[in-house]
Amino acid sequence: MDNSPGTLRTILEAARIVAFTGAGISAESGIPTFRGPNGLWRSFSPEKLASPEAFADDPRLVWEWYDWRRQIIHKAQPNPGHRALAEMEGRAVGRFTLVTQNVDGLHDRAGSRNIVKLHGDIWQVRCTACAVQEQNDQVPMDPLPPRCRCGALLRPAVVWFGEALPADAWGRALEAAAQAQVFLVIGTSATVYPAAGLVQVARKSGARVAVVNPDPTPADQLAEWVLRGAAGDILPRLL
Ligand code: BJW
Ligand code: ZN
Repeated sequence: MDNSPGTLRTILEAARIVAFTGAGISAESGIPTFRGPNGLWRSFSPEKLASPEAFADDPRLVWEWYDWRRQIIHKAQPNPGHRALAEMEGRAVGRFTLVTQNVDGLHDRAGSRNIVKLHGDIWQVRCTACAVQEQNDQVPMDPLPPRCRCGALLRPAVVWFGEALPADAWGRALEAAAQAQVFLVIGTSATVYPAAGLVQVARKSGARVAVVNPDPTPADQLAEWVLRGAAGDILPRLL
C-alpha cells in the first residue's frame, strides 16, 4: 500500500472525509490540552474536575476552572490547523464531516460548518434543576458559580465523565465514521471513550486512517499514515 503523504493528498480530493479532532488542534492557539505538561490547573487532573461528583462537591471550584478556560479561549484565535480544516470542507462540501471533542468553538470561528460536537460547548450553560439551556458569553463569569432565574445552579453544557454524549451528535458521528473513506485523527490522545471508539468504527468499516499528532497515541496502530508534528504545520500542507 502506498502510504506516502502524496497519496493521502490525492485521496482527500475525492473521498468522504471525517476529521476527528481533540484538544491538540487548539494547542497552537494557546489553549492548554487536558493531558500533558500544560494540562493541569492548580494541580487538579481533568478527571477530578470534569465530573458530576466534583461539581456536586464544589461547584465554585469547578466553575473557577471553566471560567479560567473561558478567559483563555475568549482571547484565543483559530490557528492554521483550524483554518485548513475549514478550507478542506470548502473543497469537499457534501462529503466532509468534522467531529470534534473540543468545546472551545474555534472550529466554528475558523469557518467550519458541518460540525458534530461530541462533548458540548463551553459557551452554553444549563440549569441543574429546570430545562433552561442558553448561550452565555460572560467573561469573566460573575457571580461564580452562576445561577439560573429559577434559583438553581447553572453548569457548563459540556459532557463530564460518567455522562452520556448527546444522542443526536453521537448518532451523526457514528454514521459519518461508518461511511468515511478517509478518517483523520487530529490532536487527540484517543483515550477517552466512547469518542475514541470512532477510530475503530471507521477502520472496521473500511476507512483509511491518518493520524496527525506530535506524539504517539493508541490510534497509531489503526493508521496507514502517522504524520508526526503539529496540526498547524501538517494540515495546511495536506491541502
Ligand atoms: C497536538 C498538538 C498539536 C498537542 N497538534 N496534536 C475505562 C476505565 C474508566 C472509565 C472508562 C473506561 N472506558 C470508558 C470509560 C468512561 C470514560 C472514559 O473514557 N475514561 C477514560 C479516561 C478511561 N468516558 C466517559 O465517562 C464518557 N461517558 C460515558 O462513557 O458514558 C457512559 C454512559 C452511557 C449512558 C448513560 C450514562 C453514561 C464521557 C467522557 C466525557 C469527556 N469529557 C471531557 C471534558 C469535556 C468538557 C470540557 O472540555 O471541560 O472531554 S474530558 C477531556 O478529554 C475532554 C476531551 O474532549 C477529552 C479528550 O481529550 P483530548 O481532546 O484527546 O485531549 P488530550 O489532552 O488528552 O490530548 C491532546 C493530544 O494533542 C495529545 O495526544 C497531544 O500529543 C496532541 N497535541 N499539541 C496536534 N500542535
Ligand atoms: Zn433553572
